[in-house]
Amino acid sequence: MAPATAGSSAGGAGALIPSDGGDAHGGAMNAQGGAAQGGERSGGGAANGGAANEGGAGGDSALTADFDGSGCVDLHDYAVIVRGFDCSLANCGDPRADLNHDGWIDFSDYLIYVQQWYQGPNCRAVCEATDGQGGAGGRSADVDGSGCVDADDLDVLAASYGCLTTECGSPNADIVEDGCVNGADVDLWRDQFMQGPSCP
Ligand SMILES: [Ca+2]
Ligand SMILES: [Ca+2]
Ligand SMILES: [Ca+2]
Repeated sequence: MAPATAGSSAGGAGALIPSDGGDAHGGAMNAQGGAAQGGERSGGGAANGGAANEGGAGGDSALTADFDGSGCVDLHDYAVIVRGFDCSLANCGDPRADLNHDGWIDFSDYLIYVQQWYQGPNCRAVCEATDGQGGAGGRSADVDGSGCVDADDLDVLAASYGCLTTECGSPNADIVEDGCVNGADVDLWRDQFMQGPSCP
């Protein structure tokens, strides 16, 4: 299942892209869209849009976005992309995240990741909001208190993703405070990404 809608309480991680992912990348997107807005990044490669569609839409069973080999393409894997986003491998980033092998970690790789989202034998069921409120969204996504909402906070969400906070989830990760760590929390993390006094 693709994370089609940002508000899905059924576990879709929504539009996962960091909001500062670059002017060429902004806006909500979904797996079906495929309309990667062209790469405006200077010096970028040609691999936009089309390459991403080739990468995951086919029937290849290999979960190339399961970077950590956990058996599920989930937020742990997304955190790998986030850490090197919009970087060339020559400068930064984890080579595993360059899913289309063009030397950059960017939107094209993200699209491939999205197409594989939550596939794998070890993906666990995702909880739904327990109070039906959807939360006020007033809490900071700086769940580790570092002073910046960054990939480290996404790690906290990843560790609890899909869980009721009464079962396996961290209360800190439940940013929306609806008792469940799911796509709604990820959406808030995204909205606050790279905000905070300690952000570079
Ligand atoms: Ca994984
Ligand atoms: Ca790439
Ligand atoms: Ca933080």
